[in-house]
Formats: sequence, C-alpha cells, structure tokens
Amino acid sequence: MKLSLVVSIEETSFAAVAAQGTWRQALARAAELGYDGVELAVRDPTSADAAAALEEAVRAGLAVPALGTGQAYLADGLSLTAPDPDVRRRAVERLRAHLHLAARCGALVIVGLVRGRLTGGREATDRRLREALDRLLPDAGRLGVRVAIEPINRYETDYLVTVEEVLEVVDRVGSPQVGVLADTFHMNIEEASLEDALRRCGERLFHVHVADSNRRAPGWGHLDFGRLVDVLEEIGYRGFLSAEILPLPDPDQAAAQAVRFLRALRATAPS
Ligand code: LER
Ligand code: MN
Repeated sequence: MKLSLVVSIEETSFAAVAAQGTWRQALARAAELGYDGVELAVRDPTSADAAAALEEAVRAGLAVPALGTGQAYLADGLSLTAPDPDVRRRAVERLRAHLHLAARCGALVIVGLVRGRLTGGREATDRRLREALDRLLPDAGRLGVRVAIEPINRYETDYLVTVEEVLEVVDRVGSPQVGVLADTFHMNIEEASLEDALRRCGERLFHVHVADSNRRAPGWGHLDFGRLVDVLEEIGYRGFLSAEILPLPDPDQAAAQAVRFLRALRATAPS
C-alpha cells in the first residue's frame, strides 16, 4: 500500500490539506513521516515553484502520483464546462500545462472542481466537458499521462457527484487514459455503499483520496478502512492512497495519524 500526502505549493482556500507551512517544509515532513509520495496541488504548473517542488520531491525520495488542479477553479475561476468559451479555452490550456508537468514525474492529473458546475442543463454541461476532454486527450495520450475525474459531494458541486455519474462519463469517453478518483470523504456522503462503488470502478479506478467520515485523518471518524483496503486489493488497485485531510487537531498530528493508521492496516502487505 503506497501512501501520499496532499501538499499545496501555494496558499489555498481549500481546507483539507494537512501539510501546512511552505511546500519545502511539507515535503520534508512527509518524507520524515514515512509517506511514499506527495500529491501536489498546483494552481499554475508553469510557475517556478511547481518545477522546484517536483525536483525537491525527487531529491527527498518522494513519488508524485498525482497533480491536483482545484486551485485553477477556486483561485482563477477556470472551468472546463463554463458557458463562456474563453474560460473553457483557458481551462483547457491550464490543464494541458498540468499534463506536461505530470509527464515529468509520472503523475496523473486530477479533474476535480475544475470540471465546473451544471450550467444550461445536464446535456449541455456533459457536451462541454466532453469537448474539453477531447481537446486534452491527444496530449494526454502522447505524454502517457492519465486523467482521473473525481466525484465530489453535493455540497461542493452539483455536477458529477457520484461514482456512477463519473463512470458514465469515463465510459462515454472510452479512453484508457481516463478513469476515476475515488475520495472516501465524498463517497461517504453520496454512495449507498463505498465498497460496491469501488468494485464498480474496477480497473477504471486510477487514484484514491483518503479521509475519514468527518474529513479528519483515517481512524478519527467512523469509516471502516480495513474493509475498504480489502476491496481495493480485491479489485487489484495498485495506486496510491492519498491523504486529503483536515489539519486537525493540528497539521502534524493529522499527517502522522494518517500514515500510522493506514500502515497498521497492512503492516506486512507488499506495496
Ligand atoms: C479535491 O480533491 C476534493 O476532494 C474537493 O473536496 C475539493 O474541494
Ligand atoms: Mn478529494
């Protein structure tokens, strides 16, 4: 079981980031705590800090399994499905830059909040998302970078809330480059059964965010991570579990709890 910690390379309004301080401090701490990797939340992949963080991760012996893109939406208002074609064009350009950065470290690129919200009905929103993905996928294919679409709970978006909805998009696109990011916090709100939803993903499951029911570190809520890890093994998931957790009671304790608790579940299992 490979574990990563979400690290933002700039200050963010997104709360579930247990790594605080500068990204340099966060990377050093993740390595010290025994994480195998860091998932980097990157607003602008062309920034000097993005390249430097990547290099520093490699130097620290940390993998970078995924790049988060939510800040392109939260801070810059970019959305793949915005009604304004210019916003969509800039969102695609931004994600193209994420693909290029991801190619340098074997990461996948996350489509979370940057997919936007329902505007002008489901069909129109689906069509815009499809167009955006169609523009990105040739680059993704050429670069060998996968794209993972994340179902996000109803209180944060009204578009692609459940695993099933994302699987429909994934199947419609029909590219081996596109799959699902399953986030246990969102799933706990939206899914009738987390285990069944993971099973339905099968090999279309590309990445996993772990947080407990209250978005605190695993073990500090009421999710049964033992069962979830069993199901991940059953479906042959070989990717990372990435801790996307609130910095509570403080950043350090949260990050330490996640790695300690998850390692204890599979103390002897090969990664
Ligand atoms: C991002 O991975 C996520 O889970 C969302 O809650 C972002 O707001
Ligand atoms: Mn998430």
